[in-house]
Amino acid sequence: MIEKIKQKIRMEIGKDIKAALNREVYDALTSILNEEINIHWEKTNKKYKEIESKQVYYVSMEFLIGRLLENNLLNCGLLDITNEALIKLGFNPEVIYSMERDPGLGNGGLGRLAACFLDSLASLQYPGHGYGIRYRYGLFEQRFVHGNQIELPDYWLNDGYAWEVRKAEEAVCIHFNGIVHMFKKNDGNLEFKYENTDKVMAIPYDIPIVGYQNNVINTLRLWSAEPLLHEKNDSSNEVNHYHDLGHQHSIEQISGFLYPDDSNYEGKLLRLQQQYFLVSASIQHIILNFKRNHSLSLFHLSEKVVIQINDTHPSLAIPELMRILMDDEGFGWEKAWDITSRVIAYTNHTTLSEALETWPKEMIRQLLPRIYMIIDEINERFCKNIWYNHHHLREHIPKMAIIADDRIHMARLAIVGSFSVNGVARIHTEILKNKEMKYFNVMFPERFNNKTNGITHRRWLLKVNPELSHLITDIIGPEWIRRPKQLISLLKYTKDHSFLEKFDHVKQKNKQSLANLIHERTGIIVDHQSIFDVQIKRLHEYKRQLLNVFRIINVYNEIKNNPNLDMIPRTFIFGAKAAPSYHLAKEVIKLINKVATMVNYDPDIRGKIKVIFLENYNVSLAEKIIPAADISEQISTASKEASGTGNMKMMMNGALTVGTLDGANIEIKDVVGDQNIFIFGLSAEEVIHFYQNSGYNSIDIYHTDDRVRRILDQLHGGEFGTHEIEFKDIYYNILSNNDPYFVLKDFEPFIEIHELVEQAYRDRWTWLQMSVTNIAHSGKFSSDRTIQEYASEIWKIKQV
Ligand code: 26W
Repeated sequence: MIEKIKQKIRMEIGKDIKAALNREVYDALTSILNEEINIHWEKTNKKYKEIESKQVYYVSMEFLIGRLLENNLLNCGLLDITNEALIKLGFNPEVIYSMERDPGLGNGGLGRLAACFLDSLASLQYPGHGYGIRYRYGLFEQRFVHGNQIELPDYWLNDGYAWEVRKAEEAVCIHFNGIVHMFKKNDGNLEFKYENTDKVMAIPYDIPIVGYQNNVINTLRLWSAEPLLHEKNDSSNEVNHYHDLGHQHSIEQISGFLYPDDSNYEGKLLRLQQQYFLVSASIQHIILNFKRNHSLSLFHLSEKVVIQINDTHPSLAIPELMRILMDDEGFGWEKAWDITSRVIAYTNHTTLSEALETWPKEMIRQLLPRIYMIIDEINERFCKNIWYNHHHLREHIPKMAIIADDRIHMARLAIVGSFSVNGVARIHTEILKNKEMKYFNVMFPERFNNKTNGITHRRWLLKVNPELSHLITDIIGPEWIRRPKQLISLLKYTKDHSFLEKFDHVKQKNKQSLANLIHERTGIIVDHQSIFDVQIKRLHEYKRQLLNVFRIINVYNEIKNNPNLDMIPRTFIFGAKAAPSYHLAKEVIKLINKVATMVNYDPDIRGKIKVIFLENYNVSLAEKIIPAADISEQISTASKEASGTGNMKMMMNGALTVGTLDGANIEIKDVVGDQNIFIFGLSAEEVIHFYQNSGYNSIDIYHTDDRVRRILDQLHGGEFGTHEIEFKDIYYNILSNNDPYFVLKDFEPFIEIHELVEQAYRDRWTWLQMSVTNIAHSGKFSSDRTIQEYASEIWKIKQV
């Protein structure tokens, strides 16, 4: 490797290695690795073609893949020798890997899940690929100015991106707008022709997805929007679009930026264009591939292809596939519907009503006239089917119709047009079946199923925590890397003090590294022996960062009252971006920052607590924080968090969960047992009951709990603000708007559970034993398990 690197630097930039810059070494390494990857990439594609295996396509508006160099070296089995080589050559491997931009092509959970799935598909040798959008600007970069979130554009392609391959020859054309003509053919069937459409080219950029030491390379294909080039000299065009820069710009806008909304739906035309652009390009390509690889009729599509749509964002795949089958391939409605609804499967990721997509029907009719006609007909036939064949559901047609109140309900379209509908954790699927989608479940009970989320243990343990990984391998052998359920063997060592000692040592080292990073970035010194209490996730009311802040303020007030308070020092660590238009979320960011300033610089506190809010939380930062966490805060209002995946990542690195009975926390509790997790607060049933029957009054708690009143009065009185009105929106949301996420209701239980946490931490062996027990059970939450379940229960695909 040493020689290879030296040679690359000499040949490509004419420099001696001693003079090479970090960035140049990074470039050399990616180039060396790409040569290796490309060989296996071609072989993998050839193999898939030869054996004519069934392929799964994961279609998603978001893929949060993280940096790839270190990950790809690991998966290629080259990480150790590369690290050694770099060190011998006088470079710091960590610095070299950090030269890579972290592509922020997703908002949070949904996008990161898609990336974990691709990693597991390739590592388990499944023929599975991703389709997404190559946004020129990813999720904004976050800065804090006077405690406020400021958003900067994320131009991640500035220095080029080493892992993508442009495939201009595989471009496809997408049509928007225009008019549809209908003809009657001789056989009596209808024929559709489109006229005056606006054409956009979708150019694919392929990224290799490297399987773990198995020579499998799958593909993530990201589409980029460009104007049609041949229009350049086409004199028959009345308008010469090529020279019309405005026109060019509006086309490039389609893959211009990622919408920064997480669980908040906005009916923006550009977003609809993005969705159709992704779907049309991907479906066209899937059909092209099918024809290239098989001599079968498209009637057999479902034997060779399955398309998983990641939430409803790509649900136009249903009418788009119908359109192509009918208008281009000549199938009649029934056959086209049969094919479509046997190929498409839908994953739901949220039940929050504000996140459910519905488009104004006029918008779709204008932008996608033929697609609108098809959705209209799907709706007609579906409603008629209920009316004639499901009498008991007749009265519910208004709640089930795909087109209702002049809007198109995308989740309903997705359920009706697919053969599988899955939730992402047990409780979430139950809520879908019994509440949110209950009438659909009555009509199509065989479609509904659960696939509890998972995370790739290769990135989230092996790569981010190499020392812990070595320790595990030393004691139970390397089997767990290929079969993460084997981590269960660690249970034998939960009372082995010499092992626990070593585990503790690794945790302390990781905490020290994070403390160094905190110092570099914020100038604040934190005690690496304090409890690292971590909440990292998007900022959202239902995730209740506010509950956490209220507790911090409460601890602060207690220390002010009693400066000799006996407590183990704590460092509260936050990472969170707020959607730019989410006012209350931004207020909470400001509040955390204000509380941090107050706490960190108050001499009375004497370092008992510190509050650290790290800027620009993203995959790379998560990789630094997670191995150092002692406590994982998973404190959503019960019933609101579909699954969560940060909970799994921290558990796998030995953090203990403080959580509500929500999402996958419940399944974590099931495996580790009540004594190895800290559960508190309202249950989902109680929350739902309160929403349905009221009976909750936040004001009552304000009047009865002195600590709560004190905190709210501090907010109202401007004690944390520079001027009076600063945090009143939070105040009024809690008291006048009756605390919609039950922050006050769960406050006391939250304080109490943290008293237990502190007690447990005081007993070092018990704590370490609990940590290791969590790691031992975390194998269940590897995305390998999740993907095996999708593969055998939904996709019916085989490992090659
Ligand atoms: C259209 C606006 C919009 C954008 C994104 C609506 C909804 C979304 C996503 C579905 C939000 C999301 O990321 N959901 C998260 O998905 C994770 C992976 O399944 C779960 O672990 C999280 O609990 C869920 O909030």
